[in-house]
Amino acid sequence: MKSAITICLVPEARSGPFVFHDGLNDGCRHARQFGFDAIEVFPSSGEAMESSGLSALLKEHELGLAAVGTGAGWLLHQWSLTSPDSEVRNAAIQFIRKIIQFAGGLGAPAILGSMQGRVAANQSREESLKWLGDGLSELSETATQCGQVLLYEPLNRYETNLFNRQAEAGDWLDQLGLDQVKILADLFHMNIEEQSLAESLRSLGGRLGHVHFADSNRRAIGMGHTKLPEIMKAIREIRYEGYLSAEIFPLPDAQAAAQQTIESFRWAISL
Ligand code: LER
Ligand code: MN
Repeated sequence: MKSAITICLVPEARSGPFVFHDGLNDGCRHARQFGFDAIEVFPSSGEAMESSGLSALLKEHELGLAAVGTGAGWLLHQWSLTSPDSEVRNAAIQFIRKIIQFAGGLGAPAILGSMQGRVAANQSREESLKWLGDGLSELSETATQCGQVLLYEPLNRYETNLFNRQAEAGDWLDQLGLDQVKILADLFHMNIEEQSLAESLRSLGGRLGHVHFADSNRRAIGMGHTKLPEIMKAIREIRYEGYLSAEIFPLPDAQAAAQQTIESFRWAISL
């Protein structure tokens, strides 16, 4: 397993659950200093990343790119894959596709989190799921062309009403035969929704593609009441080898959150 830490490049997401907010240079330097294997980036768009010099920074700091988030498409434009407006759904697809292609060029997958949207008022769940499935199917083809999977993240009930639990999302992807879509399990969302974090991770098996390594209060693991040993046991049983990536609040400050995370990560992989 590998460690990763988040860098947010979107000023409008300054209060969001990301550790570093002062640009790629600063974020990469700190990630390396604290001993992380990789970074996870939250950019304003795929286009904005093209001239970012990220590839050279990763080389300079000997870091990997764990994943790239797409949530700015929702935050800045309110685009989603389940909007009742087909033009908005198309804009969402184009936005996500660009990020998949950028991330794929650097060997990383893209994340579909808030851009999944929700079942809108006066809209049937069936139709919303059809739009979500169509979007995932189209975008996972792009991901496959880039040699990547696409990460789909169930969110807690305050952020979506599509899928809140891991197993339900995994079963639905199985039914649709979307094998190139892997699940991103965010331990913070899971703490709100799951009966057992360990059991729900176990139920995902090979469908687990990425982990957001966050404690119950969305602080660094070790600063809340999540029980890491049983989670690590489950993750090992399903032979997960991917990233544990800290998508957390920079509390009490970014340095302390990063330090606590890397210590927790080292403990986690020793369990
Ligand atoms: C995205 O990874 C996520 O977890 C969402 O809660 C974003 O708000
Ligand atoms: Mn997350």
